[in-house]
Amino acid sequence: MANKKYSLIGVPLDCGKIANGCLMGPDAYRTAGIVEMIDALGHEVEDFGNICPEKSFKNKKNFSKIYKLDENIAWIKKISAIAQDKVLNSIPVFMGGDHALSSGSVSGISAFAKRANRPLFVLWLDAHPDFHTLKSSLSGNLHGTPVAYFTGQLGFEKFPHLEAPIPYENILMLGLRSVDSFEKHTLQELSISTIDMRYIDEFGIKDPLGKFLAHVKDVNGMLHVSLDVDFLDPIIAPAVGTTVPGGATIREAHLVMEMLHDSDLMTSIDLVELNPFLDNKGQTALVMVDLLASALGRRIFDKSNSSYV
Ligand SMILES: [Mn+2]
Repeated sequence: MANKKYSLIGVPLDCGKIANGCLMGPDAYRTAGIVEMIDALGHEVEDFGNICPEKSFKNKKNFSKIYKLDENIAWIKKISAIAQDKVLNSIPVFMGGDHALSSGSVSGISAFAKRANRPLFVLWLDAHPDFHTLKSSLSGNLHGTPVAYFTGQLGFEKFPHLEAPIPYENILMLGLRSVDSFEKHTLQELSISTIDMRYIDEFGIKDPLGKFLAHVKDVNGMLHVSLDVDFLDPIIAPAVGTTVPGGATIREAHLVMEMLHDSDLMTSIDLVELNPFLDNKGQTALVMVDLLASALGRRIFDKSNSSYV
């Protein structure tokens, strides 16, 4: 497969929830060798450093039910603008930062896709559907809201105007195992594909993901991948504030990434929720970089070399 150009964008966004630490994510990926890995696979890579909102929000106290709304809005604007710029001639890799960053990355890429007259699909790899609205959120934490925002739910009037909402049918969620009752009731009424851990236990990932990717290809779609650390089981990826036992195994996660590479469809990706403060000697950062390597073409063998398969 042809070599590609990847743009690394550090997004030290840490205001989508109260617990701090995701601001260190981009530098943990750099320390874990993300640039060297992409380079070693023969791709072009440029690290654009860390971005920040236009206005400083340092030491701003929060007085409303929604945690740091203004700061989140400023980030979303900035991320969306960068996304639209970088996706023009590269595959942006958004190194988070918490999952609130996806409100910016997905809305930016979807605005670009609309102008390019191509449908945008989203593969959501997460323990949670992140489908809360500002009204339904009990915690007030905006990292639980990006999918509701970028699908155009009501209640995001204060957020930047959404140029191109993602249609429900264009979303596949994989790995769900922590779904609040509001989200459960809402998602059951919608045509978002939700593959939970029970389904993965019984039938595996290959079939639904394969069908999804085949469809994206059929309609010449763009594909944004959003990988939350908590998609993985906390035993292999402990550095996340929202651990939920029973997540994807290391091989299930690599299979997803290897299938993404084989499909040659991924046009942008988020790596989110890594909190290096909670990590065990860089274990989670290294796992995330390894997973990205599989999505970018690292493989064990190029073909099966056995008389028995
Ligand atoms: Mn998430």
